[in-house]
Amino acid sequence: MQTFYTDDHRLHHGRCELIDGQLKPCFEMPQRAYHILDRVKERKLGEVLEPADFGRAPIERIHTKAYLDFFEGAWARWEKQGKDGDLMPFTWPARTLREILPQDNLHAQLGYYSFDGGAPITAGTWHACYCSAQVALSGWDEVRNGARTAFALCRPPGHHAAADLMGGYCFLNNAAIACQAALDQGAERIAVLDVDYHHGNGTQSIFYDRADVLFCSIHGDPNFEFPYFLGYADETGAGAGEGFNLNLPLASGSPWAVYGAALETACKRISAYSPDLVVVSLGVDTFEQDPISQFKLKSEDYLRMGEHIAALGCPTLFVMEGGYAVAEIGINAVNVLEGFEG
Ligand code: Q9C
Ligand code: ZN
Repeated sequence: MQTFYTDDHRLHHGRCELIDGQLKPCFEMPQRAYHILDRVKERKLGEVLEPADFGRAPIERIHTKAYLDFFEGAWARWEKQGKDGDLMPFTWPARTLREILPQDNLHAQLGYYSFDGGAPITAGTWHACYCSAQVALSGWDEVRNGARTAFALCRPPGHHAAADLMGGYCFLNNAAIACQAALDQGAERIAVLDVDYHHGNGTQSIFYDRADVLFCSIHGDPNFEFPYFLGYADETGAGAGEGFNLNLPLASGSPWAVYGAALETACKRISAYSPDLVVVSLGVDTFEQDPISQFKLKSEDYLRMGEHIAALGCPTLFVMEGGYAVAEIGINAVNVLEGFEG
């Protein structure tokens, strides 16, 4: 299969995140994508291609124009204030406060457009995220042109980003942007299979009231895991989307035996939906050695994961999401793709 990739992701390089009361180097770092690319080449998965540029229009089909304008312009405003540290939010319109968008203040607007402090904006963040979305769109274009599958090596990841919210290392929802492009170009039903360790709250929220995208996610139970406030089993969709959202939260410490059973459940639901396209939000932070996660998958389990996905028999776009055991991220991600190819 072909891989879509651009080095421009390196322009997003946050310095630190707050974890356990300490500032630590960001887990979501450029080396993640370099390791995956190295493994794609080493295993001769297929050609590696630069993304095409489809412009801002397909991104605006998912994200609000106000959010995109804010995000695109935020760094220049910060720089104008003479600042050069990462731009990070620290006040949010939580209960008792008003959900208003203050007209001028950068930090107030940043709080309005984010749900956590885990998505720092640096000088190149907008450009890197724009390119990451183009990588996903290019992967879809490859499948649209008849390929059985493609790998969008996106970085930064996207599945926590909602229509007008950044958070959880995510700014633009690459998988959702690719889904909407596919729908706009003739697909009728798309299944998103989100195998990242964390619940894909952004993707769920974007498609929650719609029947044309079935969202299925297997993840650490939000009772104990980020993003805490979404991802429970009783979230089944709303309105026309009722029945088209499937959350399969799993306990801390879950091994492949448990994970594989949940994957079977998700795949059965997806088969019953008979989608034109499957978009896999491919996070490999389910790995036993992941530094911020609590599942126990082993490298060989990712081959099985790919085989299960292939058994759906649908055109499939893989969109890279999380995975923070940097040394093994390439092995695990490419194992899914090799398992898929059989
Ligand atoms: N800083 C993805 O895997 N972690 N995002 C919060 C305290 C947030 C993960 C821990 C994890 C976000 C794409
Ligand atoms: Zn994750």
